[in-house]
Amino acid sequence: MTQSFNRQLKEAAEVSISEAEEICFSGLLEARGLYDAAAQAEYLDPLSGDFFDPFLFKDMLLTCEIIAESLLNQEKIIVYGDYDCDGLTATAIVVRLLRKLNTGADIKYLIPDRLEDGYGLSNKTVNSLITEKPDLVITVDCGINDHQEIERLMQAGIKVIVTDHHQPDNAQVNPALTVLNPQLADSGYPFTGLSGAGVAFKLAQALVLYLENDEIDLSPALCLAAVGTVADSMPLESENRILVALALSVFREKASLGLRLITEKINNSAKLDVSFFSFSIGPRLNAAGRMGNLTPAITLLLSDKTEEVENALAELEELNEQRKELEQDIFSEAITQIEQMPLAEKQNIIIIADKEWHPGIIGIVSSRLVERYTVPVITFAGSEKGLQGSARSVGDFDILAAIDSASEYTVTYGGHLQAAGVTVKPENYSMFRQCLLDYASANPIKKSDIEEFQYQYILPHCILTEHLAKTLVMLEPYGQKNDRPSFVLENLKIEQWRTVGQGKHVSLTLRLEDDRLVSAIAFNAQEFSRLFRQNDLVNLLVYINWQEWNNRFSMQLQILDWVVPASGNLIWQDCARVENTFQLDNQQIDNLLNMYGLDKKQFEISNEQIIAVTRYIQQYVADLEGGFNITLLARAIAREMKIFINPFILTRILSMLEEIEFIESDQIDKSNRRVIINNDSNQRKSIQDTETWQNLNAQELMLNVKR
Ligand SMILES: [Mn+2]
Repeated sequence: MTQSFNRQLKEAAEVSISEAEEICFSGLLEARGLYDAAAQAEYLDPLSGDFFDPFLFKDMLLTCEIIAESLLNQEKIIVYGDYDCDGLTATAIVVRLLRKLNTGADIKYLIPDRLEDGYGLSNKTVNSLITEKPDLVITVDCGINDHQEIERLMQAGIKVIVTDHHQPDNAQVNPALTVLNPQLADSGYPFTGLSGAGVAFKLAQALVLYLENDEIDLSPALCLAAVGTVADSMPLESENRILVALALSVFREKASLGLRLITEKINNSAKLDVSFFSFSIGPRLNAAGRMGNLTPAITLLLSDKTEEVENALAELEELNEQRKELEQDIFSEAITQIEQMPLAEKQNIIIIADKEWHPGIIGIVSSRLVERYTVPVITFAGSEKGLQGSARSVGDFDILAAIDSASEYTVTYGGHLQAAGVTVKPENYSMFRQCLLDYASANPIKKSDIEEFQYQYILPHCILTEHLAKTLVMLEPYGQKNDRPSFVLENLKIEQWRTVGQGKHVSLTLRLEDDRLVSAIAFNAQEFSRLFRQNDLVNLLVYINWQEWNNRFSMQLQILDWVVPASGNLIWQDCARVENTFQLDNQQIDNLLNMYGLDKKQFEISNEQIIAVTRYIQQYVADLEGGFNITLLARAIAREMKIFINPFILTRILSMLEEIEFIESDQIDKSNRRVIINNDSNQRKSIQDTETWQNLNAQELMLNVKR
């Protein structure tokens, strides 16, 4: 599909640049499921789009009647929310609106404690609700499957309204008076992708209409809903796209005081985009729940008093710092555990545990480990109920089905294909783990889902123009189901480069085939100077940025990945595939030679090569700690040490150096590794005692290697 598209694009570019650009852009739209002109036009102008009528929810009218009556009678209302960013913003939307309506009703909220109560209604939180004696409880972002708890509240004479967006367990009807959930088969609502805050926003829209109140500005609610939508990773399509685009356009002026202050503090100059919600606001609000202190988060969202909000913000900042520290500690400990595991216990799925780890942090740690190792990960921490785990998947691997296969060893579990939570008793942990390792080795992930580089649009150089960069801006806001497009550019020549940001990043000038120059930035590219020289040709995976600087716009490539253009044989072109074949064939070389018609000499390893790699590592170890691409490193060593070497040979030598404990090394992803020199080890084996040497020697691949 992509291949034929790339061919079409290349052919069009030879005839007409503007036509090729059009093909490229409509290809991006079609990849988003937008085929006809009307749908495309609507998509490209989300600010002019319309929200769906909130009364399409079949329970909305009755919900408004119940709430309006409760307000009129000055009853006590408790909004029951959730501790994550979506739940907190949903709570704030409803509480703020009901308080604004200012009818003298008593508006309170209750949010369960992440660590003590867990998600949703529970026996304990129902008890506290009953003690509070409210007349009405409105749940937000939870409640859809808490039938027994809702039953208890109703029996205590409390009216209950459920607003939620989680998947209903359809076996039973929720006993609440009304239920607003777009996921219900008969909800009446045309769009299922709303977040909890999104549903709360629809309720706010409806209530204002129902009460015929035209004084209340819903912009602050809109901004809260946008933050919840993005933080909860909801698809940025249909109504969510309109909601987020609108919120971004008014955020600095119209968001609630806390959100405005947080924005001023963190981002006062750059254009606001979705990543600000997901990487700046989201983690700060979530830190409160994770660290078990929700007060500053909810104060930030509810209060309109500057001093209160400023204090809350400072406290959140502090909690977020603590969260980061804890996360870093757990993350490094996790890596140490993983590095000590035999390959069989980490090549298809990684399952790690430490009862000292903080249960509020393990979800983020799992996500980071998935990013690093590209296999599904379950991280367990200690909790009152036993070992509490947080699972994250990758590709098409169904993590819930995997846990299902070991359900006999679990206490509770739930979630979906990509992410799940699970609790096991400590005495069952090793059985659970073995069961999942077996499941994962029987159902390995399809690596092709992860190796995206090969499946991107290859952009002909002539259509890389400022016009294209400007056009791409129309696809924003980017997010779930609306990924930022990345492109492959082949055979760019490195014209000039310099390091920026205290040597951490590299700013480059690249020459296109038609001799035009284009600027590019590579973040965290310390290894650059070792791997590239001026005039080198590179293939890049890039974002095309259209960015503002001092009121001037310009195009800049943001480099996501690089490789050397395919040259020589398969060992260079596709070392991941060669490695895979070698691994799958129990490290036998014969198949590789037959299948790919390669010469055995290409795989022979000499003493000189081992010495060259060792010297290179000693000299440039600082560059290698941050990670490197194996192909690029092989080329750099060949150039620097003036020796024949390729990625296959380099990989084998690294294995041997690791086995004699000269280095420690780990795989970051399919083609990137990290290496550090092992300073602790004093009793080193000789190279010839390593498994790798013996295996290769048995296949007559080791040339004259001396002790
Ligand atoms: Mn949610």
